[in-house]
Amino acid sequence: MKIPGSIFAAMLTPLDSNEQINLDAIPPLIQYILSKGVDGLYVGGSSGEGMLQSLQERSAVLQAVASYALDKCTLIAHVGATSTADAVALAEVAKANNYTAISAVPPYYYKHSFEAISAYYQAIAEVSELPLIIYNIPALSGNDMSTQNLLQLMQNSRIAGVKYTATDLFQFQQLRAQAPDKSFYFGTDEMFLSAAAIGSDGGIGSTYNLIGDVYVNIQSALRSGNIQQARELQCTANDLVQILLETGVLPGLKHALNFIGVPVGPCRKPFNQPSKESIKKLEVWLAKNLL
Ligand code: MN9
Repeated sequence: MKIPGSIFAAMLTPLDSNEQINLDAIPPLIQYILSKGVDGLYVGGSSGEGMLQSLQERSAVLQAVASYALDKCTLIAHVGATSTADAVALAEVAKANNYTAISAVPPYYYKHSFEAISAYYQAIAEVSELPLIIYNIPALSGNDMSTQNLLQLMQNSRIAGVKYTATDLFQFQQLRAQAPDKSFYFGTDEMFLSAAAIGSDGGIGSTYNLIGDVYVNIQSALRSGNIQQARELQCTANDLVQILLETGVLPGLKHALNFIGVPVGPCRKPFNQPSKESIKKLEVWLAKNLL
């Protein structure tokens, strides 16, 4: 159940000026992302604005990405939804389009018992027969699963591991140590190096849409014992993240890609346009580092 590769971009979804999904802009975005050396794409998650899209839109994006990129890289479909039925339907789309793996946030908005969450994951895993990665992002899902509960979910052999988008490196290490056969991908880009040092299998993040090479290089610097270089690269990434926290991460990333000539359009409302001052800082960083 090992998933090929370790560095996956949490792919943005290109929109047109009316905030409709722009399927034609998917291939150039993927070309750009893959040119930076990442191993694959995580499609339709938080960075892909999946939670702002209808089931039909999410299915269309999964299909369009697969039809362009299936033979080019590893593809992971995010299928998490508020209802089990929607998540299962998306898992079926992922399977029909030959995705390598699927992933899901726990059902959000309503508070559910652990038994209900467990049954949701079981239903998704059964229908797709693909390796399933739990997407742990408590700040956005509102569901901060305990170490015990995450380990219990991972007893299901179809569950391949966790995308861990939080900042608790102690919990991350405990999960890693207690589930040695599973795969752990870190999702907080600004702490990628620290997670790699404590034993992550890789990362899945939003800033990889723009600077995937930085994370590929941090990983290889760490593997060859060059801590100084790894630290410098993490600092480069963090200078960008610091600015993105001012623009808003997704609106800022979309602005950055548009600015360097990879058209992805705006984010869907209620996401706001970044402020003028924050855009200026971002463009200065881009001019210095990417143009
Ligand atoms: O899951 C992303 N998290 C969110 C991945 O979208 C909330 C991260 O890649 C962050 O955007 C990144 C910047 O804070 O770490």
